Amino acid sequence: MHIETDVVHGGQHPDKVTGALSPPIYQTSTFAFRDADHGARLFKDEEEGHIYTRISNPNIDLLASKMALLESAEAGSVFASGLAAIFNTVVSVAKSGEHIVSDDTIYGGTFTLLKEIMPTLGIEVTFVDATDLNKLFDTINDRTRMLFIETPANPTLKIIDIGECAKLARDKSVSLCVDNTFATPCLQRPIELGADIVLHSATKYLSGHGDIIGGVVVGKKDFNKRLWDKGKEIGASISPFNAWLILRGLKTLAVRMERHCFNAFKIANYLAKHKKIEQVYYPGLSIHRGHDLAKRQMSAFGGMIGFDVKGGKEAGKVLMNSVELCTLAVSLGDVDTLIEHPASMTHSTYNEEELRACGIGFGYVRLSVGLEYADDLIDDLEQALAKI
Ligand code: LCS
Repeated sequence: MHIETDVVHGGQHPDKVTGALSPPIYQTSTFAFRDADHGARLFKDEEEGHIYTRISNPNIDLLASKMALLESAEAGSVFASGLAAIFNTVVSVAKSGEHIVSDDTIYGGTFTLLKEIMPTLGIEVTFVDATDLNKLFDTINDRTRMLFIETPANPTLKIIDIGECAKLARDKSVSLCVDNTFATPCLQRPIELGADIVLHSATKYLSGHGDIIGGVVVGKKDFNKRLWDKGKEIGASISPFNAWLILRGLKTLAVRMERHCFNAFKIANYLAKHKKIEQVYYPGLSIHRGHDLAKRQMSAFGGMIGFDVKGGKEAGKVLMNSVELCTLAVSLGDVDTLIEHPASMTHSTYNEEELRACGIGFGYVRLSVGLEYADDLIDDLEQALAKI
């Protein structure tokens, strides 16, 4: 089936007991055993069934298998947040004394997790520009277990060649993990391009309505078993209701992504011609460095735009304080259009040198284009830009 059909029907069937088309919410912490032997068999993995929601739950399992299907993976696990998904992934592939390599341009929270927290567990992390394949090759050593990339990257919209990274990772016997949050499986399926692990902040496009925090990881069955054997003990489980909300969001993912892409393309073109804008970063524009690669590995260019305002940080501040329809807030992939300043907000965990190294300027503004009417958003940006 095509992904537009899979997001609606994939893995889902009417409820066996009641016929309910929408899955019932299993809002329970525990599950009753038929008798003492039944409980003991479940604990020994001799029989399938649910014990306790931190370990498994029907809503969470359905979401995990649906995400595996959408990403062309064998299996998946769901977590309480995107960062919990990333933490559990790293500690499932690497242990103390081992090493991972990450692209240098990633969400600021992920950057802190890798730079500050992982070394306290003895896991060393090296950051490198993964578009430079020679440098990437030289950074991987005998202790390296994983290469981690985001593409398109938060917040610069840098595009990294997933196929080339996958080849390199295979040659060096390390896993390639792609954070596919910005693209979603509707626009890009990294496993089909050779990646081993794909993860998401489900807080964003997957749920789509800005009302939950969640994370998803998919990959091979044996990796997924190792991942969840740890995850359930670490206690990173999502609530059944939040899993249900992500499942509900997924039903409209394909149509939402179409509109996000349509609006973003129109707004990026408007901004690119505006005299108060220095430069626009949108993979759908032919001037974007990663445009040709994005055309090859994505089916459309997504809903995220970055731009440098002429006049730097102060001009950007006037713009952000003047918008009326767009909301000044972090997060992304929401129905509402959100505007923010990465250097002082989502990426304030980067120091000045690190910001410079990955090209996040002080005048750089990030726009997560929502589902409003594009011209209404353009009118709002126009009146705000007029105040600079
Ligand atoms: N991966 C990416 C690409 C993200 O953008 C984020 C959060 C995460 C992982 C972490 O997911 P969470 O734990 O928040 O569910 N990005 C955010 C952002 O750009 N603004 O606010 C959060």
